[in-house]
Amino acid sequence: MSKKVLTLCLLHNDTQVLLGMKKRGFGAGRWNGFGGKVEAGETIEEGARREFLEEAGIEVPALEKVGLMDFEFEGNPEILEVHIFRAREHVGEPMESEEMLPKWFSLDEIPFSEMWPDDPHWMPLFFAGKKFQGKILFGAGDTILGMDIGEVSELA
Ligand code: 8OG
Repeated sequence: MSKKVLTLCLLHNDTQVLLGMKKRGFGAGRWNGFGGKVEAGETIEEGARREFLEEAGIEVPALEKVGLMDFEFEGNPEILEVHIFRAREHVGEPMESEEMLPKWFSLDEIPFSEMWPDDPHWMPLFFAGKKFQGKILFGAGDTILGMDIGEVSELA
């Protein structure tokens, strides 16, 4: 088993969240937060900020780390360790990039049917202001075979 460290950042206010339609690569065709691989020489949080700027053209100066999820795909020895951040402030206007088309969604109209199938299981914790940690096992067609997600007081 090896681990790949990724970031995912959701920018929101009291009524809306900024999501991006992933235009290519892993997760294409789904709405998601912004993020990606952490590069050598940067901290995980720096990676999260860099990806937000690259994918949506905006700066997110203050990030709060709120979640840690491990995603395993049956038959694949690489586990994706995704560090999830909350941003409530941004500088600049969201812009389409090669990878993402950003759009604001009302918090009561999050398009879960066009998102990763695990998202409805942890996003409610996220938007309730909780910290959470968990694991998901995906099978063929990204169906969920196993899941263990819970609120934590401190992230590991
Ligand atoms: O660099 P790349 O675009 O491949 O990074 C993948 C992005 O997708 C990264 O931000 C982490 C995120 N991601 C997963 N799995 C899941 C998931 O199950 N749900 C959500 N919401 N995001 C995910 O890699």
